[in-house]
Amino acid sequence: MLRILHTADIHLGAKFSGLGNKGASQREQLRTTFRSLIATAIDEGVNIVLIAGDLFDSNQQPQRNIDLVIEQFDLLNRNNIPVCLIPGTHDSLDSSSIYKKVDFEGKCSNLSIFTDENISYREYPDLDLTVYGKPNLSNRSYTSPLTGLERSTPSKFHVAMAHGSFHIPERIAEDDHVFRLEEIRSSGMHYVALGHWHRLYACSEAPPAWYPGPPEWIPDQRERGAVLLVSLSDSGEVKVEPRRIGLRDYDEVEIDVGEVQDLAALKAHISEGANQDLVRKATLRGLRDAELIANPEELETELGERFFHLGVMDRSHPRSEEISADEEWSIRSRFIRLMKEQIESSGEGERDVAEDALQYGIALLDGKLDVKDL
Ligand SMILES: [Mn+2]
Repeated sequence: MLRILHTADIHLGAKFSGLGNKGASQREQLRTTFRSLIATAIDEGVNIVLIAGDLFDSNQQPQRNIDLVIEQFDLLNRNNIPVCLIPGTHDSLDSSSIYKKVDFEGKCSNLSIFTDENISYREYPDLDLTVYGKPNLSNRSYTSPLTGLERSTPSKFHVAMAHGSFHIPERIAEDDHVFRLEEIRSSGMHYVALGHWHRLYACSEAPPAWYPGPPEWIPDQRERGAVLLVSLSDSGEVKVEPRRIGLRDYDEVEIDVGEVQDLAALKAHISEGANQDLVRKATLRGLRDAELIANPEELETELGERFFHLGVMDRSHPRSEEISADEEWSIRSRFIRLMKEQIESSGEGERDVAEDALQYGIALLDGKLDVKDL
């Protein structure tokens, strides 16, 4: 039996500039969660730790983050746990790479950083394991990180690391280090440890290939990540257990202001389920009555104390009070006339829909609303 802790996208040093005075606190939390990730590896008695890219948020890091990584890898070393790491898209192996400036391997004898341009491998005879991987050389590439991957040793266990995008037609950019399901299936690996997507996601069952997501919340992350405890049995059976170790959570709420009675009700909607470790993005949509005046900044200030961070976005549109079709030949006036006819001729249930359609149509024609807001 072989046990692996697989993580990626830790993004040490991430800026959190959108968090205001909470930014420093979340930067510190990334360091704390990195420590608990290492503690989890030791407590669980895993045989190896795999970091599938983006350990760092950028190649420019304060000395304290470099010291932290060396200190924590050394802690693994004292517990006889090796670490494998590939440079990702944020800490890519370019000319200014942190992995060229700092001799991590020289300082941590249990660490292997994959720096060969093509797929290379490290053998761990004690574990009967071979680990494969290659670095991302830049932020963008048309080359699959799995190109050339095949079993290269007689080990019992074969595990690969890759940092890139799983191919989903029309959903991903072609230069985003894309790899395909066929490549995973034909790789001969027992497990593929992925990084790059900021969410927990399994893109293959045989062999299992997982994204763990960031262990701690980072900007632009919309779903909570985890670390993965991967067990490979002697018969080749693989079990993947996600373990949540991060502190901060994130969610999004959408509120249709057309269905909110007053400002107090709006505030109650935004605050529902609030807690001090939650980052929430609240979006206001729909048609707002004239008497409902909601200022996003004031809402953020007033309700923000109930959250770790609250962002309010107003995509609602004021319901027009007076609509006149006076400019005889304009598209706007023709639209208003046609919609008014439709409103008059529509039945009970359709009337509300037609009235909203009139309002949205005017807002679009007046350039006060974007199609994507609908
Ligand atoms: Mn990342």
